[in-house]
Amino acid sequence: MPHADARKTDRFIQLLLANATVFVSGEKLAETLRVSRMTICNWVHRLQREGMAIEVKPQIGYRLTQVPDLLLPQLIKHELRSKIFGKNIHHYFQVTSTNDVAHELAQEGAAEGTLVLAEEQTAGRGRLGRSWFSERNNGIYLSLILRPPVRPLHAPVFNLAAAVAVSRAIEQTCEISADIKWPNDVLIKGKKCCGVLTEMNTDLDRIKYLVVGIGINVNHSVFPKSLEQQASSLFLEGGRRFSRIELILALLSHFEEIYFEARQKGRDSILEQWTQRSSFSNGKEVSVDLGERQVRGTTCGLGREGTLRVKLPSGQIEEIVAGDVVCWE
Ligand code: BT5
Repeated sequence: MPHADARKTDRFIQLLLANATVFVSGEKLAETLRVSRMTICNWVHRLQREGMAIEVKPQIGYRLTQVPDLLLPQLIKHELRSKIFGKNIHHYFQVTSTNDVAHELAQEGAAEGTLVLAEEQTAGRGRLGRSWFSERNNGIYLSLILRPPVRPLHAPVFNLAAAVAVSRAIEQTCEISADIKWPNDVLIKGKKCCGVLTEMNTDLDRIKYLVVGIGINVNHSVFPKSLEQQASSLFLEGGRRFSRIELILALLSHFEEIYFEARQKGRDSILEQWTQRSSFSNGKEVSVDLGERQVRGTTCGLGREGTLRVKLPSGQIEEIVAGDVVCWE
């Protein structure tokens, strides 16, 4: 869906929400949104297909009969606990990847803290061109635009900050304890429930912007065969469905706190929290796939820029900048 159209649909939902108990005439909606009545009619059909309960009374109009389980900005903004993160929200029913949309918005000058949310991604991605399974309405697929005034070299630390924020938000909202596998997989009982993909646009010596993409498996009840062994959801681990909105609100507030604390006190505050929260930070026997070779050893903390330090059997310490960690205990 093109952005302008998506924004208009959003305004349309906003109008329905604002008048939730009454019927609003198609004519009034069309006039306010400067579209034809036929467009309104098409939107209603599409939104009904998306699961929104909209009652239609011919000659009278439309009425929302239930608050939908959707990540609508109107529902989130109402409860927002953060000041900057999530102040501007762009919501979509379907996108290729929220990171794609966030890049476009950032290039158009979107402010720090701008949030992109989608109910479904058709080309959600992970690192190294891998894909991210993004089932409709059950997960959180979001991207946040950040503009930290630091050098590109420091970007990985914000990636770690996102994982810390997710694990804090899950523990607070769902009361499930969450581990972090380097660099930024959030695991519950050893299974991956969240992944973070941070992408950046830089000048030679300065970050222009970061797009922090976060995917959380919230209410998924099944996964494709290829993911079954390694992936899980909060629903599967916690035994009940969770409010995606509650989780997003908690995530934004924790992430904002961690981010601005690091800007005041320095990035070490992020490294300390990551180290405390991750069972992978120290003393874990791991093997790391670096693409061209494997490294096997014992973890011994993080380097200053968020690298993973692994002590090899020879006693030498290798600093891992990027790679996939597997535990072999
Ligand atoms: C990641 O990559 O874990 C980063 C995932 C980031 C997804 C978010 S969603 C919002 C934003 N928009 C995007 O397009 N992306 C971000 P990586 O460490 O490379 O892990 C990818 C691997 O995780 C895949 O190759 C699968 O093995 C596995 N995987 C795919 N989908 C999964 C899921 N839903 N849950 C758990 N594991 C999954």
